[in-house]
Amino acid sequence: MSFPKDFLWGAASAAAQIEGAWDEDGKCPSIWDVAGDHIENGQTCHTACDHYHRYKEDVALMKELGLKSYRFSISWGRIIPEKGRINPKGIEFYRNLISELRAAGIEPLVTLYHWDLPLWVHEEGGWPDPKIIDYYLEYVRAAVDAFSDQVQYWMTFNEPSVFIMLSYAVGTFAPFQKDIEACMEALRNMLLAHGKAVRLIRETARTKPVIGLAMAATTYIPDSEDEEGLKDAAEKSFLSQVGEGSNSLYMDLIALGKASPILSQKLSEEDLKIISEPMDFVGVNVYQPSNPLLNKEGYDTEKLPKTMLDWVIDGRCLYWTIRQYWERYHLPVMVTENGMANPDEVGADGCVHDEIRRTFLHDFLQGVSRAVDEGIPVLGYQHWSIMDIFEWCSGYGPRFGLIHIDYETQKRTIKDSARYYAEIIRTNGEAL
Ligand code: GCO
Repeated sequence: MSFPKDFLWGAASAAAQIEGAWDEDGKCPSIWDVAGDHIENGQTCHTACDHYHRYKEDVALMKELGLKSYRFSISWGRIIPEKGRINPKGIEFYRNLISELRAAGIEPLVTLYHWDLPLWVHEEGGWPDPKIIDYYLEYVRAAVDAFSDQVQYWMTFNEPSVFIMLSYAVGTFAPFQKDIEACMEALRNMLLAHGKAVRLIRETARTKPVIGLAMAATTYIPDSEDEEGLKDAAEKSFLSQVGEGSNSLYMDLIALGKASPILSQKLSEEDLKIISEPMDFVGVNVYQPSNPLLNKEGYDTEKLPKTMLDWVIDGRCLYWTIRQYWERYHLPVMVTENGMANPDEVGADGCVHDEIRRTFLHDFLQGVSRAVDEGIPVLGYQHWSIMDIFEWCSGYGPRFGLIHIDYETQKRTIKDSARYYAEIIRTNGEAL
């Protein structure tokens, strides 16, 4: 087990899921702040973990766990709360957070877009309207100007396949639209915004940037590890109906400049060049394999443990994602999300005994270890999530955190799994 010395052991979050302070210090509402009845049990993200006010305490906990990195997102609407106006208070918050992280020896990994579209941009047409490309670039420019002296790692988007599909075609994520045409326009605009942002960051960052994005990776675990099995699995991961939607439709374009048939009509040669602006790494968000969807008979989910969201737990899928991404795209891989939801409670002894997450961490990190041992460049592992979060339309029920949040009192409790993870970090993987 030989993790590189500079391996980025970390954890992740997103602004709308933890910050709260939804209308404070000049921030404008996002599409998630006004999601209303779509959220379970009448909950909102307005206060969430109150991280906006408690970021110092939260960074101190990260330091206690020994994290080397922390992936978080910037709320666009804190930075640009209305067309053409930068909000100094929003900039100040993230500068403070970043300084706090740096002082704790924690590398900040910044996601520029994790789904909390400012309401004003939505009202101007949102992702389906091409005006958004300039609005997004204006925001990225402001963020890079303000933070690139202290930030090196940038991700343009979190899980584009998820927010484009669910927000504009399926209608289960804010802004809850069901319009295939609009969804295709949103997809095109997002891809162009990504490519242009990569170039903008590269050209304007004050510290040499390391640029990528975080993909919702769907992985098919090979039925057998012989040549045939490996080929079949890679195909299912990228080209099956499931794999195309989240993997190749985006990544083949972004990393290889290849448009799939549904997009080739919509994109010019010039567009393809813009979209495939070279990146430095690809982030993968990995939760469960796609085997149950693609091989119902051959993959027995009955025998496997499941999370409270009924997601199958099979640690092998992380190794296969890393390997399949590396073999197809030849970009260094960062695990940008991996974790599980569990109904964790603080016990009478004041602790959270989340044995299942400890096992989860062990099994999935074994996969990362195997990938590293085989020489695949893996930059780091960001556990999802640093603390319990607002899980979009599911509200606060599913607890993903390494740190438990009591939403009544905002008390933080480090879970047992986090102590185990801290030991893995301290020994650079030896404790696995
Ligand atoms: C995603 C998002 C996260 C979620 C997590 C659990 O991957 O959907 O990046 O915001 O909270 O994945 O569903």
